[in-house]
Amino acid sequence: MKSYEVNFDGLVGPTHNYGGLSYGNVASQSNSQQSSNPKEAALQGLAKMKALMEMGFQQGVLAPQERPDVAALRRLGFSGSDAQVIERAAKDAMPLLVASCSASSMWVANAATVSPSADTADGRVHFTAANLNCKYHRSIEHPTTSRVLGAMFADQKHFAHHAALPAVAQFGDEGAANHTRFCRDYGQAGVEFFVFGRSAFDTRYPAPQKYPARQTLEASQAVARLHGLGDDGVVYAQQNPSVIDQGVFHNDVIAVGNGEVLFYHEDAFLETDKMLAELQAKLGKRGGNFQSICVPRSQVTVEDAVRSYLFNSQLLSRADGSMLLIVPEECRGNERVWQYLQDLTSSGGLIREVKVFDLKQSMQNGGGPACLRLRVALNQTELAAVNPGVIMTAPLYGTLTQWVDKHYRDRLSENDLADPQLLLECRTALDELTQILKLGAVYPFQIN
Ligand code: SUG
Repeated sequence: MKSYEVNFDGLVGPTHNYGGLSYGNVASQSNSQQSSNPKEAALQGLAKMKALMEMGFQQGVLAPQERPDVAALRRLGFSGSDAQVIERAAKDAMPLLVASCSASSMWVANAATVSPSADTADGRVHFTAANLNCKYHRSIEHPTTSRVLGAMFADQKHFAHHAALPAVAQFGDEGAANHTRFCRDYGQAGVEFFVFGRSAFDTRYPAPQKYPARQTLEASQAVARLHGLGDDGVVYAQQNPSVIDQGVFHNDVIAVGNGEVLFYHEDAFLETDKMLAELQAKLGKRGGNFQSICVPRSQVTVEDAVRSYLFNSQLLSRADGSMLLIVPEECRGNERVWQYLQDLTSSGGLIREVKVFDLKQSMQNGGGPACLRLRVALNQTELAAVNPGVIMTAPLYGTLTQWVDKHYRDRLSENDLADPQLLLECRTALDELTQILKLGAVYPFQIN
């Protein structure tokens, strides 16, 4: 049976703004307080989805979340009508209002970890929503993420959903941003590669000194257990703590893999040779031929990687067996990175083409092409069981661009977040969206 990697991209929500909320994420911190353009952000994301669909890739869409999150503000003690909750938060605790307005759920690589059916003990596709508990504004995402994923992948015969791990730092889980799957074919058993930033319980592992390591070894191990992955199909590796301290807050800022290929920076991991040997041996036992492409620091520095998001690219397999890299415009703006990419694609290796996308609105918060998508490998039967409302088509693209044009503002600054009208605009837009995507009631305002 034919199998696919389906990319579900996060649709940017109407409150997209630059809140400076993510310590350790250089772009988020350096663009704090700038005014944003939610309409442009959503259209940039939709343009990428459309382009991939037109290139023949399977493409889906993942809905944004209800923001401002009034229920989250109520849990922090703000009371009264919804408008009063917002007004009081704006007056007494602006940072909490900003956090409750973040459109950060657009970076769906952090929504969940997904294991395809060929890897799991019960032969179903498993999803674990990420607790994202390193940052308050992201820790409030997982309940709605679970409902949205449940509405997209509803058929329990094929899909199994796990709630987020316990919401404590020891089980800090950032989802697929630190998870890669290698395989010969999407439908065959593969090797799942979990990269962690620190161990919560074992002091032998080093930890970064400056910025937080968001993903723990213990969280990755728990997800592997929940998904029923066998030891033969799992490899763990530690991120180099010194790159976390240079702004590599997720492994997908310094490495990307697909099929049998890992594309990574020389400084990305600790004990790289041991890790590569284990990947090669385990994928070999599953009939695969593991290959790695190391980008040397002499050609591209870690700083170049963080600024250009070279590795936050989408590595896609084409029908002829070659690969295509989807990179953000910032890669073209960095001379060394652009030169590296020219050399790479002309070297006769596996990666033959680079396509550049303008995702500036998302990039300014530290979210590149790979952050914006959640990969789900599905066989034909499973793909047919996905809620058809979320599969991208030309008509759906048309409907969604019109929906964005109708409901989104083209400028948002911190003061605008306190406008009670924004809440009404967002709820009206999202209510319509759940009908467009045929999701049913998934948002707090629709349920309570
Ligand atoms: O968690 N930025 C996100 C970016 C996530 C990128 N995802 C991956 N690399 N997979 C984060 O740091 C910034 C929001 C703000 O500052 O307004 C933010 O949440």
